[in-house]
Amino acid sequence: MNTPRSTPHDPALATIMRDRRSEHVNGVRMIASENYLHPKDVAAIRDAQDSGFDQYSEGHTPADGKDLQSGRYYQQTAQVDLLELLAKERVATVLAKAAPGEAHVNVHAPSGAVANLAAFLGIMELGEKMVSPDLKDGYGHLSHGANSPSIVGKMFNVRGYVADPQTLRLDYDAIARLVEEHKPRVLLAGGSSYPRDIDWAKIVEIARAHNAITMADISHPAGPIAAGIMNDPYAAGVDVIMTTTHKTLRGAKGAVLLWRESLAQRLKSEGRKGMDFAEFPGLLGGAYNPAIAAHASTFLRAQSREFREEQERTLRYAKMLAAELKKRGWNVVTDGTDNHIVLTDITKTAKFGGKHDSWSAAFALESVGIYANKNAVPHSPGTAVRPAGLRFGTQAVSALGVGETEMRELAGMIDETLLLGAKDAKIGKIRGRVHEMAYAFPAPTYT
Ligand code: DSN
Repeated sequence: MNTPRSTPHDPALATIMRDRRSEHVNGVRMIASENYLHPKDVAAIRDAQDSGFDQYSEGHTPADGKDLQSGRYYQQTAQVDLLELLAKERVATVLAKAAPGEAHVNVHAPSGAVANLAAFLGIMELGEKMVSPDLKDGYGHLSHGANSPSIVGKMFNVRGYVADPQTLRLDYDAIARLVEEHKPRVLLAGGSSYPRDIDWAKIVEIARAHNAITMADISHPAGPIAAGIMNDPYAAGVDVIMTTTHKTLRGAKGAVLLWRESLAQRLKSEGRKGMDFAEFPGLLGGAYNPAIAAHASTFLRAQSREFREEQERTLRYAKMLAAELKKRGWNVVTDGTDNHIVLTDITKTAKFGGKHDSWSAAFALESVGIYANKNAVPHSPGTAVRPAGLRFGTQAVSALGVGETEMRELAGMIDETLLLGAKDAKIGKIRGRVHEMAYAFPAPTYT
């Protein structure tokens, strides 16, 4: 492995880069929140960096979209405005397809948790009520605040809903009952490991009965939603959409927020300052403009046929993986998947006979170069740090262009690895085959 070209002046850094690269190219990413950054988005980041966009530009794009720099505290920000306007327009085109002109967009947040917090602060006063997925299910996210150590649970009065104990799917009747009882200002759905599609129209209906504002965290299924192959929260009438940009979308790490004009009007009439103000000056200083350039690139790519095909492949592979694991006796949560996530319950997969928990399983897979992650499963034993489940995602293998045969082979190797002991000679063979596959479908190099 060569020393990466960018750090020969710093051997300590170069060594870490080299070893990481080797680990990266020898294995296969199957963590549902990871992907291989698209080369076009890397080019956008680099171009922005080389063009001097790594500067402060606190503030927002001009309210009229024209009077450049009028919303900024720094000079030399006219091009920043143009860059950000381009990114916002493309985000709106993708996430609010039918009526992009009616949507407001913020592209500043460095992560989903920060974007969620900006949205909550823009919509709610401290102490106001929200209903969101309970963290103990593992379906939602820390930043949704319900039963979570996140600051969000301390700032707002949050109640969490849990999945149906039999089907492990969202229980819309239970959500409706909780909304009826708690009377929240915000009803949030979406999150990190729910393997099924969400009935956004139902969420909107439940919220509207109590004049609550709806919010969709589509950080995981944003790619298939953008491609039009999963339920579309904007079309269903959801008020606020938040997505990270680096999971199924394959963009730079960050997050974007989109909300309807009708919500902007409502917040204004209630005397609230709204989400842009909550983000800056409320929460963040300078956004990282090269990431905004990448977002512009990501949301242009998201309009292409190639993007749609990649998302279709991702969903097809997730179904294949779920079916293959089920066939081999695995406990697949909700019995399948509608998106890129395959959530499995290791503690309820009898064939492992207590030999594995989620930790030992994740490490065993890492030893052969297959990366998955530990995850909570609703109504299953385990704690947040020692959960019952192992979560897989197929978006990264889809990005690599892995074929259907290899996808099935990967499922078989996942199963076999967990059945074999770490010292079994066959483990070396599996590791070799995973390396071979990784070389046949290489991770992008960006050079
Ligand atoms: N870690 C990300 C995920 O797994 O979805 C979000 O925080």
